Amino acid sequence: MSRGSDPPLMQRPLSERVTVVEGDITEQHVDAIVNAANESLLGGGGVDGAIHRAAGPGLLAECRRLGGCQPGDAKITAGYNLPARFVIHTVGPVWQGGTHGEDDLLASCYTRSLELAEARGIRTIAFPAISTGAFGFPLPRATVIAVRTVLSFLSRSDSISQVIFVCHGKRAFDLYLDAVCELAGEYATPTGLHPPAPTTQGTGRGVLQEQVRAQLGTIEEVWGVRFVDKERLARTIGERCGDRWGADSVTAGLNSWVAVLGKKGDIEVPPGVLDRILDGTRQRFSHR
Ligand code: AR6
Repeated sequence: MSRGSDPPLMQRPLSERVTVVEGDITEQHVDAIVNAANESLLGGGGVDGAIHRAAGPGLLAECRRLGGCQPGDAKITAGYNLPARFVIHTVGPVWQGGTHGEDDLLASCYTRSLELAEARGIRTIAFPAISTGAFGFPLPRATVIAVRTVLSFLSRSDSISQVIFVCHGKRAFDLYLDAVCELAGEYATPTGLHPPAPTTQGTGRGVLQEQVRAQLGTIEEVWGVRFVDKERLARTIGERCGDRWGADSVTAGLNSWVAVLGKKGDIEVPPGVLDRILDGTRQRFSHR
């Protein structure tokens, strides 16, 4: 389909480049589907089993030649009998309670898959909810990481035109839809507020506060405001949020609050407003 007269991808709202569907990933007519594989890349149950069954034996033969794959990394093969031309195999983390780098590894699965897709000129790609089945990653937490990482990538690159999150079941579908609706706005401000891409380091309190300070700086720049209480804000958010994902959600909430406020110059965030945003974040993460 020609989109000749449409604005370039980078100027289109990110929400237009992301779709959530309920269904079977093996039936998706996209350039590439992503497989939630294991380190051997030699097949298994869940979505991996479904993909190998639908693709046929050629897929396993090619996978044997890949020499496995590390958690957080990805490798690409042809799609064989699938409607998709390629399969990108990624290995998600096994959930161990959340303190073994699972969040970063999961984010890396999405980023590495998209980087591979970009390198191959792939324009449309479908993801399952990596790690949320046999590997036990809590779905609400995985959903936020998946959506945030994909949006962050799309906001920095115009190579991919469409990402489809394929959800197995209504609960996953609702969670994904919520996350896309909530998070896409963060990246769709008029001048483009692009929170820093997830990194694989820096989970300490000081680093977290530094990241919050940088994000507050971006909000100031985008909206032409100055937080008179920036240090206190950064400290409070850093102290009360356990991790980067929680802190990101709070700064996203603050961004929306500033946007609605519609004021320029010095602004002070009333403690009640900050509390409300912090509580909202806790609620969102409390059903992990
Ligand atoms: N289409 C879309 N999503 C699906 C499909 C499908 N056909 N089938 C399952 N899901 P899982 P993991 C969802 O267990 O947690 C394998 O044995 C499912 O509801 O497939 O990363 C591998 O070989 C869940 O939300 O992957 C590994 O050993 C999500 O896909 C291990 O499981 C992921 O569930 C990987 O575990």
